[in-house]
Amino acid sequence: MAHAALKPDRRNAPDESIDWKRVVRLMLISRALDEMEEKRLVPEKKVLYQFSARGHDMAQILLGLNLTEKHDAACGYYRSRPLLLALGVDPADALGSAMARAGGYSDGRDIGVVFNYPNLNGPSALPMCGGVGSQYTPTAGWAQAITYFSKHLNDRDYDRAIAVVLGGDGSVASNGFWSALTVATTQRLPMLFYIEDNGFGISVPSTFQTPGGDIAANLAAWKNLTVLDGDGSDPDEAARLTRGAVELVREERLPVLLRVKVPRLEGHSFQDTQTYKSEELVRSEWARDPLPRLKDYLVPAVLSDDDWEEACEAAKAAAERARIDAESRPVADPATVTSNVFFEGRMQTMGGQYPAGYRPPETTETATGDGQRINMVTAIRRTLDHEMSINERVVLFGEDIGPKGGVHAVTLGLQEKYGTTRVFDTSLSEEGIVGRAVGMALAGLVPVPEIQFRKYAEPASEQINDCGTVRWRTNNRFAAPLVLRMPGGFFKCGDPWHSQTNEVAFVHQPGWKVAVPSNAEDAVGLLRAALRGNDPVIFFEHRAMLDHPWARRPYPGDAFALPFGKARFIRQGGDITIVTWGAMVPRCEEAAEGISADVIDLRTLMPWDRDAVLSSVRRTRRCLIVHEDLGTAGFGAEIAAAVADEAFIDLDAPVSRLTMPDIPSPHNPVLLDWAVPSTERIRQKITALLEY
Ligand SMILES: Cc1ncc(C[n+]2csc(CCOP(=O)(O)OP(=O)(O)O)c2C)c(N)n1
Repeated sequence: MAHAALKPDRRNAPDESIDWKRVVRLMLISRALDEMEEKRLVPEKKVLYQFSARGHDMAQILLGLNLTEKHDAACGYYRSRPLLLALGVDPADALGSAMARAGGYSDGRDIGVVFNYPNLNGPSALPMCGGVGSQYTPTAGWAQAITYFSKHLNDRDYDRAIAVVLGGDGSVASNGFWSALTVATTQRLPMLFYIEDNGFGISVPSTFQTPGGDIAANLAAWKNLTVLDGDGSDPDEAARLTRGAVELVREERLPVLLRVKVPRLEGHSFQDTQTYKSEELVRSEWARDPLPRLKDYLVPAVLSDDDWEEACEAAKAAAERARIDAESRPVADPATVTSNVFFEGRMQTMGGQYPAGYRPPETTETATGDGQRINMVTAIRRTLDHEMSINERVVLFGEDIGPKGGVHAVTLGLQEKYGTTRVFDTSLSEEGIVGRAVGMALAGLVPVPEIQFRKYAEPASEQINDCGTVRWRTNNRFAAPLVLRMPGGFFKCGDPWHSQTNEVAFVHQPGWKVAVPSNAEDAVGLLRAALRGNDPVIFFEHRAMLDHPWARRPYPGDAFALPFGKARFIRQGGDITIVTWGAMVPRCEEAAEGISADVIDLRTLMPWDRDAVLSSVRRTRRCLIVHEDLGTAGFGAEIAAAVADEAFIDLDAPVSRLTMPDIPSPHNPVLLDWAVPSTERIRQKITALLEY
């Protein structure tokens, strides 16, 4: 619905409650930085990528100046530097980051136009990404966290906070946009969608992104959403709309979409010559340049001509000072570029529960339980239950995890116990589930999203990858520790959708720890460590083990936690080392019956226990790796390479692997049994290696 009160009516005198001189200063410094990059720094190859904000700048600055609450956050994209300047980012930091120098947003790691700004005492900029549309769902997560802190934890500092996401007209076609729109409007979150419509996504007209090219008109009937629309190059209208939109979200605690039409005065990026635009179009865009319009609007009402000229000179001088500062910064030491993939003891400024003072309770690696054996489902549920009971920041969500208790029954009864704020069903969008979790983690919660089956993590691939790299690419300014639970692997049968493991894909995503427990006790220990940790964790729950008699163990106690990267020896012996994990562990144990073998359950793949494997192989001189995942580039290949590299001269037989063939999981149990390593085939392989 359009909001009548915010419809432009007549041209007003400049609103005196706005600090127009500050708007002018920020606008001119933004222009001066753009110009300096275009004329000097890009041609001199000191800046490698440049996305001019000219045309988008004024409205962004007006928006930024409205973000005044301590827990406001905005997530933008590569054209969002004016907003950052309005939030208080030092121009030298902005330019230094564009020049990939040490310090700044990322210590020279991330593309310089991708910003982040952790601000503990005012509005923050959440870590932006290069992927168009990826900014939406984490911002929705921040908005949901605001609601959680304000309503559930009764933290009054959050009562008026809002989340703002910035995107171009091209981004409204992305999965992330629709996912976040659904999340924000179904959950009624305090979130502003700020759409900067310049008519093009690089060269593609906005009519390709939404029918008729008008996302505001197309969303007019969307429930729980106020839609505002106007000219972002007109100072009066842009000021009224940005303020009105922010106030509406603050007051009504409901989402608003504000679409501002702005001209893109330069090419998409410095390299783009805009040949796809007619000269007439380019001229008409320049006729909409907000800078002269701002001057017209403010001179003489607010500033004199001389004031304006002075401000121009001051902005040029400030940009020059920023350049000198930025150029004096060194390039980071290349030896440091492998740091901050994971938490290394130095605390991130923002994200996760640790910066807010959380310290984990004492734990033990000794299982204290002497009760009845419980299955893995119950063990996971009990661990989640206990951690929720002692930590108000832990929240669970996913598809069907509420009243139904999850399709695998892991969360059964938890919504009843903890309520719908802490345990809730989500819309059917894995990008929404994981992206929202990222935003919640950035805001300081401990999100535990569930993906119903491992394969269905694929729609969330971008969010998973971006989550893992947050700490590295912001050089420890931000982190997004969360625990992503997902069941997978075969059960009674297979099929291409519910049965793949493909755990190696997560090992290949920097920044994620990966747990693959085979039994109830390890599941408790690893899940507890994950929930109390400071890094994102993939927690893989093997479907075949969830209620497997072999996997049943006594609950090891509420203080039981296991370190990642420490394998468990299931059997010990001297003639062969068998390395495995997940559902293959009991099969390997059985296959090694009567043989003097080390059977090693890795328990975690990132990190994995190299020392345990290598020292065992050096003793037994033979190594067999067994896994359910496909052979080619499966994690066994990594282990085999490490053994070949580091224990070659100790080997009496080739390092060997037994895995699924490179096929999707077949449905018929007969076909499945043929494809997945069986006890019998493991046994044959062991015998062949022993006889080698
Ligand atoms: C997921 C993804 N696909 C493609 C790209 C390449 N790309 C970068 S910007 C862009 C156009 C985006 O246009 P729009 O959202 O309208 O923003 P504008 O650049 O016009 O401000 C494209 C296709 C990308 N970065 N991410």
